[in-house]
Amino acid sequence: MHAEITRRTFLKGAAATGVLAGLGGVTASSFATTSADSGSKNVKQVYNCCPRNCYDTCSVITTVEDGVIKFVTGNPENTYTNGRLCVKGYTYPRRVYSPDRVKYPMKQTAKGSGKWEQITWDEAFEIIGRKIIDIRNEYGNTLGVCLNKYSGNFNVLTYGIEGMMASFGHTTRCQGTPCWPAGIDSQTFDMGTILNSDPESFALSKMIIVWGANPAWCSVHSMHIIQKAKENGCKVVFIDPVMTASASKADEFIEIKTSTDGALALGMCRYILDHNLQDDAWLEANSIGYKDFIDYVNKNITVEWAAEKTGIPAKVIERLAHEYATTQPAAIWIGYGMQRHANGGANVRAIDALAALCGNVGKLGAGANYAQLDSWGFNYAAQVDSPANPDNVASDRFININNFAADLLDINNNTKNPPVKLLWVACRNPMSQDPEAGLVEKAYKSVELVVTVDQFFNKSVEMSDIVLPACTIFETWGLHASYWHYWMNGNEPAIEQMYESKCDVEIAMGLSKKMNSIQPDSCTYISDRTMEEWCAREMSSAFMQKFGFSDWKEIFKKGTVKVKGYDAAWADGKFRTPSGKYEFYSQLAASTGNHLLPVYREALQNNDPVYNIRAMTPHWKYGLHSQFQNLDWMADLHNEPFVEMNPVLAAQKGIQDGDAVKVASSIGHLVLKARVTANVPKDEVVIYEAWYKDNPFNVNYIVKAIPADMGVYATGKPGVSFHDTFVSVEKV
Ligand SMILES: Nc1nc2c(c(=O)[nH]1)N[C@H]1C(S)=C(S)[C@@H](COP(=O)(O)OP(=O)(O)OC[C@H]3O[C@@H](n4cnc5c(=O)[nH]c(N)nc54)[C@H](O)[C@@H]3O)O[C@H]1N2
Ligand SMILES: Nc1nc2c(c(=O)[nH]1)N[C@H]1C(S)=C(S)[C@@H](COP(=O)(O)OP(=O)(O)OC[C@H]3O[C@@H](n4cnc5c(=O)[nH]c(N)nc54)[C@H](O)[C@@H]3O)O[C@H]1N2
Ligand SMILES: [Mo]
Repeated sequence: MHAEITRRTFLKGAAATGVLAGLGGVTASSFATTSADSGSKNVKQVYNCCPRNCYDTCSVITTVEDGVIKFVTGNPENTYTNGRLCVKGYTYPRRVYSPDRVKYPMKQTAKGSGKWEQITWDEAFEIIGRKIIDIRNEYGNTLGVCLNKYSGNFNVLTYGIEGMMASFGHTTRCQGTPCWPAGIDSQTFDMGTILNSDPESFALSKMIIVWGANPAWCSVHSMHIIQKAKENGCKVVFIDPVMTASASKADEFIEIKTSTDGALALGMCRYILDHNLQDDAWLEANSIGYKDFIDYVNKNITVEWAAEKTGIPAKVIERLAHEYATTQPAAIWIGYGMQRHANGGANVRAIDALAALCGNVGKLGAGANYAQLDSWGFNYAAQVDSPANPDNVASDRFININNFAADLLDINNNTKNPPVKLLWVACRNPMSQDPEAGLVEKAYKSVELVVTVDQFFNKSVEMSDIVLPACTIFETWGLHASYWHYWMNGNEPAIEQMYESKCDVEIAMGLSKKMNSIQPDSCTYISDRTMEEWCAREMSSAFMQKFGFSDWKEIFKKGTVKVKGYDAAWADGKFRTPSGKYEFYSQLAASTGNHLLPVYREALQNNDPVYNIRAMTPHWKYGLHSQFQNLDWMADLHNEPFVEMNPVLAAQKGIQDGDAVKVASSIGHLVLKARVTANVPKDEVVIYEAWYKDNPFNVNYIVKAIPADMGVYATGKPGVSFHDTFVSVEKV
């Protein structure tokens, strides 16, 4: 399939030279090629990168014919992407050419009115720039400008927005992350930071436990590695309340009661201690506090107790513990899904402790693998290169990204000075992705000017005053790292920018220019760098050296490079904790109000007589949050949200497959089609979060903003318990 792909530039006739020349800057990086059937067409292939918030962060090869993207595929040079994309990735050409794209800057007469009017970039910058300057003149600072930005595009250059904000003054910032903070704190307390082994080394494992992750949907390329391990004789176990598509490929699926994973891990520890299967030598050499932990387990935990809590038979817990402690090497993959609970952080610490008790950390094919940020050594130039603009306050004002609406309303309703008068939303769809969507709508309405930079007219854009068109990755430059594997991908333009779209850093530069023309020195953000210059500024020599190259252009020539040395995380035994050891006993944890030890914390108790069925709202296979499922190509595959429920629950409620069902929580309700399946627990329902075009469905109308137990230490704010919402279910 990739026979035509070549590292060298294959020029057939003069036209191809034109294509290459047209790219400007580091043109040699595009490897042009023509094939027999392309006649006189200009065909070239370009390296792009899927920039979504996904484990896989795939290196993409884009085939462009006469300036039009024909198809995309995975880069075979990247052994994680492995020459393939996921179902979402393959729809990129449609995303680029979708008629639904935001094409021009537009202004809406009233939020939610749908009455949009096209304006020029100059007009848009004028309205926004004047508003910012007015706010600054009134208050002496720009805290009245709020930024909500997260994960729609993880290109490091999008940090230009943060940089531009600092360049006109202090602002109100959303702090924290909805993804993974509870687990980050856990691993920071235990090991000093998050650091997983190169997932490609799982192929060498003899046992893999995937604990609360669903890679068949959420990290498709990891399934290939798991399959490889299986072929090498590895036993694969999935632990999840739901029999997921991933679990269906396992050697063993263990159905656990939701939010009780800590009890299972600790029950396994008790069995291991009873049978003297712990790794005493490793514990003595590499950890502190293990005697206290062992004491805690022996005094408080039994396998029977764990069986009672988790709903897993004691015999199964014992067998799993025995296999885990006696199989070398054994890897655990701790998913983000399982930490979206009020006790999620405590559960991750218990699993970490299980791995450490068996000395299963720092060895090839082993580990308690959660995530990593070690390969993200960019300069963050787009954010920090411009000088900050001083004003009459000392710092930004931080609100919780996971409680955004309530925090913003708290400021604006209580006339806390200064109110938020301008909200800038980029790479973010709070109306769809935040819990308590009803409240988010109120928060939007409390702001005088909401500006959203996006590609589609989604729910957040609908509630904005101005929308600015963001280009896709195929129309700009980018640098991308993963929080899971160790590849870095370069992204260069495959086509010209469509319509009037721009990328975020270009928008930052444009606004800066405009502000300074209205009022000199009102914004210090650099406004005259080319995209190539921004890319060059992102990588220091030391950083490039880690990846084995020395000139910034190399990453665009190769498309993808990997940093070496992470096959087995923590192999050097140098944990980044205060003691330098694995800390069963963590003063840092205690300093944040958590227990010193990885003890069991009870799941959120629900005693509500009406809303007493747990609703989980995990991630969807045909969408990445609010992206992709809205495309017509995807709608052809699937186009209707649904609620999954077990036949037992369905029978209790008199519901049959296909019935319309009302799912209500204390804050809102949804009407959905029932999908009756034994794959979900008997006493829970599962609804996947996604944005469908022309459909009012939004699962977050019923999801409550309940904080997780951890996240504050490493990310500033706690995580959010997306799976701790309780609902009632009835046939309509
Ligand atoms: N109920 C429930 N809710 C959840 C979750 C859950 O499990 N259950 N999961 C949570 C998690 S883990 C996450 S990470 C969040 C994700 O929340 P978000 O980060 O808001 O997620 P996305 O929908 O991926 O992206 C937001 C927007 O970015 C836009 N975008 C794409 N590219 C660009 C660009 O180049 N520039 C700009 N300016 N915009 C761009 C997209 O079109 C999209 O509208 O959702 C959370 N919400
Ligand atoms: N297709 C697709 N891929 C994605 C995303 C997407 O939206 N769609 N989102 C991306 C992002 S931002 C993220 S954060 C990751 C998330 O990646 P994952 O962590 O794999 O995904 P989730 O859907 O959040 O949850 C995974 C599993 O956790 C299970 N789970 C929930 N509660 C518990 C529990 O208490 N115990 C156990 N053992 N399991 C539990 C759920 O049933 C689910 O099967 O995926 C990324 N990849
Ligand atoms: Mo996420």
